[in-house]
Amino acid sequence: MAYQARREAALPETLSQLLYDLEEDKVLAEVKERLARNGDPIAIIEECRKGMEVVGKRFEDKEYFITELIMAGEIFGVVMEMVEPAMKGSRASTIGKIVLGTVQGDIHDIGKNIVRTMLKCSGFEVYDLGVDVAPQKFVEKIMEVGSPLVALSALMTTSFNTMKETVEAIAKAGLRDKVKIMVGGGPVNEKVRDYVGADAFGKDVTAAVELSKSFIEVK
Ligand code: B12
Repeated sequence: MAYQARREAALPETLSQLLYDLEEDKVLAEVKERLARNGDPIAIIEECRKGMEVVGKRFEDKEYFITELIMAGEIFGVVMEMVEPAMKGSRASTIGKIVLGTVQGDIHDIGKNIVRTMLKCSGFEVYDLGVDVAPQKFVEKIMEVGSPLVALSALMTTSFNTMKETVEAIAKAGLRDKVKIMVGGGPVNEKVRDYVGADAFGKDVTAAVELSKSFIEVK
Protein backbone atom coordinates (compact mmCIF):
# COMPACT_ATOMS: atom_id res chain seq x y z
CA MET A 1 0.00 0.00 0.00
CA ALA A 2 1.22 3.48 -0.89
CA TYR A 3 0.98 4.88 2.61
CA GLN A 4 3.00 2.01 4.08
CA ALA A 5 5.86 2.77 1.70
CA ARG A 6 5.67 6.44 2.67
CA ARG A 7 5.64 5.42 6.30
CA GLU A 8 8.77 3.34 5.99
CA ALA A 9 10.54 6.17 4.16
CA ALA A 10 9.61 8.78 6.76
CA LEU A 11 12.10 9.07 9.62
CA PRO A 12 11.86 10.48 12.21
CA GLU A 13 8.10 10.51 12.49
CA THR A 14 6.34 13.72 13.41
CA LEU A 15 3.33 13.87 15.69
CA SER A 16 1.15 14.36 12.60
CA GLN A 17 2.57 11.26 10.99
CA LEU A 18 2.20 9.20 14.13
CA LEU A 19 -1.44 10.20 14.29
CA TYR A 20 -2.29 9.50 10.67
CA ASP A 21 -0.49 6.17 10.91
CA LEU A 22 -2.68 5.45 13.97
CA GLU A 23 0.33 4.77 16.21
CA GLU A 24 -1.71 5.38 19.34
CA ASP A 25 0.95 4.46 21.92
CA LYS A 26 3.59 6.56 20.19
CA VAL A 27 1.24 9.54 19.81
CA LEU A 28 0.36 9.47 23.50
CA ALA A 29 3.98 8.99 24.56
CA GLU A 30 5.08 11.93 22.40
CA VAL A 31 2.32 14.18 23.76
CA LYS A 32 3.12 13.17 27.34
CA GLU A 33 6.77 13.89 26.81
CA ARG A 34 6.13 17.28 25.19
CA LEU A 35 3.75 18.34 27.94
CA ALA A 36 6.31 17.29 30.55
CA ARG A 37 8.77 19.61 28.79
CA ASN A 38 6.13 22.40 28.92
CA GLY A 39 5.59 22.08 25.18
CA ASP A 40 3.00 24.34 23.58
CA PRO A 41 -0.41 22.61 23.85
CA ILE A 42 -1.77 24.59 20.87
CA ALA A 43 1.08 23.33 18.68
CA ILE A 44 0.28 19.76 19.76
CA ILE A 45 -3.39 20.21 18.79
CA GLU A 46 -2.48 21.81 15.48
CA GLU A 47 -0.12 18.98 14.54
CA CYS A 48 -2.76 16.40 15.39
CA ARG A 49 -5.33 18.33 13.37
CA LYS A 50 -3.01 18.18 10.36
CA GLY A 51 -2.73 14.43 10.92
CA MET A 52 -6.54 14.19 10.82
CA GLU A 53 -6.53 15.87 7.41
CA VAL A 54 -4.37 13.05 6.10
CA VAL A 55 -6.69 10.49 7.72
CA GLY A 56 -9.59 12.13 5.85
CA LYS A 57 -7.64 12.04 2.58
CA ARG A 58 -6.85 8.36 3.06
CA PHE A 59 -10.53 7.70 3.76
CA GLU A 60 -11.42 9.47 0.49
CA ASP A 61 -8.76 7.45 -1.35
CA LYS A 62 -10.14 4.24 0.21
CA GLU A 63 -6.81 3.49 1.91
CA TYR A 64 -8.64 3.88 5.21
CA PHE A 65 -12.14 2.81 6.19
CA ILE A 66 -14.58 3.75 8.93
CA THR A 67 -12.65 1.78 11.59
CA GLU A 68 -9.57 3.91 10.96
CA LEU A 69 -11.68 7.10 11.10
CA ILE A 70 -13.05 6.02 14.48
CA MET A 71 -9.62 5.11 15.76
CA ALA A 72 -8.08 8.41 14.68
CA GLY A 73 -10.97 10.24 16.33
CA GLU A 74 -10.42 8.33 19.56
CA ILE A 75 -6.69 9.04 19.60
CA PHE A 76 -7.38 12.75 19.07
CA GLY A 77 -9.92 12.62 21.90
CA VAL A 78 -7.33 11.23 24.32
CA VAL A 79 -4.81 13.84 23.17
CA MET A 80 -7.36 16.57 23.94
CA GLU A 81 -7.94 15.14 27.43
CA MET A 82 -4.19 15.18 28.05
CA VAL A 83 -3.71 18.69 26.69
CA GLU A 84 -6.70 20.42 28.32
CA PRO A 85 -5.24 20.67 31.86
CA ALA A 86 -2.15 22.37 30.42
CA MET A 87 -4.40 25.02 28.90
CA LYS A 88 -6.62 25.67 31.90
CA GLY A 89 -6.19 28.42 34.44
CA SER A 90 -5.00 30.91 31.89
CA ARG A 91 -8.02 33.07 32.67
CA ALA A 92 -10.34 33.17 35.65
CA SER A 93 -13.08 35.67 34.87
CA THR A 94 -15.88 35.25 32.37
CA ILE A 95 -15.96 37.69 29.49
CA GLY A 96 -19.10 36.48 27.72
CA LYS A 97 -21.47 33.61 27.07
CA ILE A 98 -21.41 31.42 23.97
CA VAL A 99 -23.75 28.62 22.96
CA LEU A 100 -21.90 26.01 20.91
CA GLY A 101 -22.83 22.79 19.14
CA THR A 102 -22.52 20.53 16.12
CA VAL A 103 -25.69 20.86 14.07
CA GLN A 104 -28.36 18.20 13.67
CA GLY A 105 -27.43 15.13 11.65
CA ASP A 106 -23.73 15.58 12.25
CA ILE A 107 -21.82 13.78 15.00
CA HIS A 108 -18.30 15.13 14.36
CA ASP A 109 -17.07 16.89 17.49
CA ILE A 110 -13.28 16.92 17.56
CA GLY A 111 -13.01 20.41 16.05
CA LYS A 112 -15.93 21.68 18.12
CA ASN A 113 -14.27 20.41 21.29
CA ILE A 114 -11.03 22.19 20.42
CA VAL A 115 -13.00 25.39 19.86
CA ARG A 116 -14.74 24.87 23.22
CA THR A 117 -11.46 24.36 25.04
CA MET A 118 -9.86 27.43 23.49
CA LEU A 119 -12.88 29.65 24.10
CA LYS A 120 -12.96 28.54 27.73
CA CYS A 121 -9.25 29.19 28.06
CA SER A 122 -9.81 32.66 26.58
CA GLY A 123 -12.32 33.43 29.33
CA PHE A 124 -15.67 32.66 27.72
CA GLU A 125 -18.48 30.79 29.43
CA VAL A 126 -19.27 28.06 26.92
CA TYR A 127 -22.55 26.15 26.83
CA ASP A 128 -21.68 23.11 24.73
CA LEU A 129 -24.82 21.33 23.53
CA GLY A 130 -22.83 18.45 22.04
CA VAL A 131 -23.47 16.87 18.65
CA ASP A 132 -26.54 16.29 16.48
CA VAL A 133 -28.19 19.31 18.03
CA ALA A 134 -31.69 20.18 16.80
CA PRO A 135 -32.31 23.83 15.83
CA GLN A 136 -34.83 24.24 18.65
CA LYS A 137 -32.24 23.16 21.24
CA PHE A 138 -30.02 26.06 20.22
CA VAL A 139 -32.98 28.43 20.49
CA GLU A 140 -33.92 27.14 23.96
CA LYS A 141 -30.37 27.46 25.26
CA ILE A 142 -29.89 30.98 23.90
CA MET A 143 -33.11 32.03 25.66
CA GLU A 144 -32.23 30.21 28.88
CA VAL A 145 -28.76 31.68 29.32
CA GLY A 146 -29.17 34.93 27.39
CA SER A 147 -26.15 34.30 25.21
CA PRO A 148 -25.31 36.99 22.63
CA LEU A 149 -23.22 34.58 20.56
CA VAL A 150 -23.80 31.19 18.94
CA ALA A 151 -21.16 28.95 17.37
CA LEU A 152 -22.28 26.25 14.93
CA SER A 153 -19.96 23.48 13.81
CA ALA A 154 -20.43 21.06 10.88
CA LEU A 155 -18.14 18.64 9.11
CA MET A 156 -20.38 17.33 6.38
CA THR A 157 -21.72 19.11 3.33
CA THR A 158 -25.12 17.58 4.11
CA SER A 159 -25.12 19.60 7.35
CA PHE A 160 -25.25 22.95 5.59
CA ASN A 161 -29.03 22.75 5.35
CA THR A 162 -29.41 22.05 9.08
CA MET A 163 -27.06 24.94 9.76
CA LYS A 164 -29.37 27.12 7.68
CA GLU A 165 -32.43 25.73 9.52
CA THR A 166 -30.77 26.55 12.83
CA VAL A 167 -30.18 30.16 11.78
CA GLU A 168 -33.79 30.34 10.59
CA ALA A 169 -35.10 28.90 13.87
CA ILE A 170 -33.14 31.53 15.79
CA ALA A 171 -34.69 34.22 13.57
CA LYS A 172 -38.18 32.75 13.93
CA ALA A 173 -37.82 32.90 17.72
CA GLY A 174 -37.24 36.66 17.37
CA LEU A 175 -33.60 36.39 18.47
CA ARG A 176 -31.77 37.16 15.24
CA ASP A 177 -30.96 40.78 16.08
CA LYS A 178 -29.90 39.81 19.60
CA VAL A 179 -27.31 37.16 18.72
CA LYS A 180 -24.31 36.92 16.44
CA ILE A 181 -23.90 33.57 14.75
CA MET A 182 -20.54 32.18 13.68
CA VAL A 183 -20.00 28.98 11.73
CA GLY A 184 -17.04 26.69 11.14
CA GLY A 185 -15.83 23.13 10.59
CA GLY A 186 -13.96 21.34 7.77
CA PRO A 187 -15.97 22.17 4.61
CA VAL A 188 -17.49 25.43 5.87
CA ASN A 189 -16.34 28.58 4.09
CA GLU A 190 -17.47 32.12 3.29
CA LYS A 191 -19.91 30.86 0.65
CA VAL A 192 -21.51 28.51 3.16
CA ARG A 193 -21.74 31.32 5.70
CA ASP A 194 -23.62 33.36 3.13
CA TYR A 195 -25.89 30.42 2.26
CA VAL A 196 -26.85 29.67 5.87
CA GLY A 197 -27.24 33.35 6.79
CA ALA A 198 -24.66 33.47 9.59
CA ASP A 199 -22.68 36.56 10.59
CA ALA A 200 -19.18 35.14 10.38
CA PHE A 201 -17.12 32.16 9.32
CA GLY A 202 -14.00 31.06 11.17
CA LYS A 203 -11.52 28.75 9.50
CA ASP A 204 -9.84 27.56 12.67
CA VAL A 205 -9.75 27.79 16.44
CA THR A 206 -7.79 31.06 16.39
CA ALA A 207 -10.46 32.63 14.21
CA ALA A 208 -13.15 31.28 16.54
CA VAL A 209 -11.56 33.06 19.50
CA GLU A 210 -10.87 36.28 17.58
CA LEU A 211 -14.41 36.45 16.21
CA SER A 212 -15.89 35.80 19.65
CA LYS A 213 -13.78 38.56 21.12
CA SER A 214 -14.78 40.99 18.39
CA PHE A 215 -18.48 40.18 18.78
CA ILE A 216 -18.32 40.52 22.55
CA GLU A 217 -16.05 43.55 22.17
CA VAL A 218 -13.14 42.36 24.25
CA LYS A 219 -10.04 44.43 23.76
C1 B12 B 1 -12.66 11.77 12.55
C2 B12 B 1 -13.73 11.70 11.49
C3 B12 B 1 -14.89 10.98 11.81
C4 B12 B 1 -15.14 10.39 13.20
C5 B12 B 1 -15.65 11.52 14.10
C6 B12 B 1 -15.19 11.39 15.53
C7 B12 B 1 -15.59 12.59 16.33
N1 B12 B 1 -15.76 12.36 17.60
O1 B12 B 1 -15.71 13.71 15.82
C8 B12 B 1 -16.22 9.31 12.89
C9 B12 B 1 -15.55 8.01 12.59
C10 B12 B 1 -17.28 9.08 13.97
C11 B12 B 1 -16.81 9.86 11.58
C12 B12 B 1 -18.05 9.50 11.11
C13 B12 B 1 -18.51 9.85 9.85
N2 B12 B 1 -17.84 10.56 8.92
CO1 B12 B 1 -16.19 11.52 9.26
N3 B12 B 1 -14.49 12.27 9.29
C14 B12 B 1 -13.58 12.34 10.23
C15 B12 B 1 -12.32 13.08 9.69
C16 B12 B 1 -11.27 12.05 9.31
C17 B12 B 1 -11.67 14.10 10.58
C18 B12 B 1 -12.58 15.20 11.11
C19 B12 B 1 -11.83 15.94 12.19
O2 B12 B 1 -12.01 15.64 13.35
N4 B12 B 1 -10.92 16.86 11.80
C20 B12 B 1 -10.03 17.55 12.73
C21 B12 B 1 -10.71 18.79 13.34
C22 B12 B 1 -9.76 19.41 14.36
O3 B12 B 1 -10.93 19.73 12.31
P1 B12 B 1 -12.29 20.55 12.16
O4 B12 B 1 -13.44 19.78 12.67
O5 B12 B 1 -12.37 21.09 10.79
O6 B12 B 1 -12.16 21.75 13.21
C23 B12 B 1 -11.28 22.85 13.09
C24 B12 B 1 -11.83 24.02 12.26
O7 B12 B 1 -12.68 23.64 11.21
C25 B12 B 1 -12.48 24.91 13.29
N5 B12 B 1 -13.89 24.71 13.65
C26 B12 B 1 -14.59 23.58 13.86
N6 B12 B 1 -15.84 23.85 14.25
C27 B12 B 1 -15.94 25.20 14.30
C28 B12 B 1 -17.00 26.03 14.66
C29 B12 B 1 -16.83 27.40 14.60
C30 B12 B 1 -17.97 28.28 14.97
C31 B12 B 1 -15.59 27.97 14.19
C32 B12 B 1 -15.44 29.44 14.09
C33 B12 B 1 -14.53 27.14 13.86
C34 B12 B 1 -14.70 25.76 13.92
O8 B12 B 1 -11.68 24.74 14.44
C35 B12 B 1 -11.14 23.42 14.48
C36 B12 B 1 -9.72 23.53 14.98
O9 B12 B 1 -8.94 24.39 14.19
C37 B12 B 1 -12.95 13.80 8.43
C38 B12 B 1 -11.97 14.11 7.30
C39 B12 B 1 -11.57 15.57 7.21
N7 B12 B 1 -10.63 15.85 6.36
O10 B12 B 1 -12.10 16.43 7.87
C40 B12 B 1 -14.07 12.84 8.03
C41 B12 B 1 -15.28 13.35 7.26
C42 B12 B 1 -15.75 14.69 7.82
N8 B12 B 1 -16.30 12.33 7.55
C43 B12 B 1 -17.04 12.05 6.54
C44 B12 B 1 -18.09 11.09 6.53
C45 B12 B 1 -18.76 10.82 5.18
C46 B12 B 1 -18.49 10.43 7.71
C47 B12 B 1 -19.63 9.43 7.85
C48 B12 B 1 -20.93 9.75 7.09
C49 B12 B 1 -19.04 8.06 7.46
C50 B12 B 1 -20.03 6.91 7.40
N9 B12 B 1 -20.10 6.37 6.23
O11 B12 B 1 -20.67 6.59 8.36
C51 B12 B 1 -19.86 9.47 9.39
C52 B12 B 1 -20.80 10.63 9.76
C53 B12 B 1 -21.84 10.32 10.71
C54 B12 B 1 -22.61 11.60 11.06
N10 B12 B 1 -23.91 11.55 10.98
O12 B12 B 1 -22.04 12.63 11.40
C55 B12 B 1 -16.68 12.89 5.31
C56 B12 B 1 -17.68 14.01 5.02
C57 B12 B 1 -17.88 14.16 3.53
C58 B12 B 1 -18.84 15.23 3.14
N11 B12 B 1 -18.75 15.65 1.93
O13 B12 B 1 -19.65 15.71 3.86
C59 B12 B 1 -15.22 13.34 5.68
C60 B12 B 1 -14.81 14.69 5.06
C61 B12 B 1 -14.28 12.21 5.18
C62 B12 B 1 -14.18 12.13 3.68
N12 B12 B 1 -13.14 12.67 3.12
O14 B12 B 1 -15.05 11.58 3.04
N13 B12 B 1 -15.94 10.72 10.97
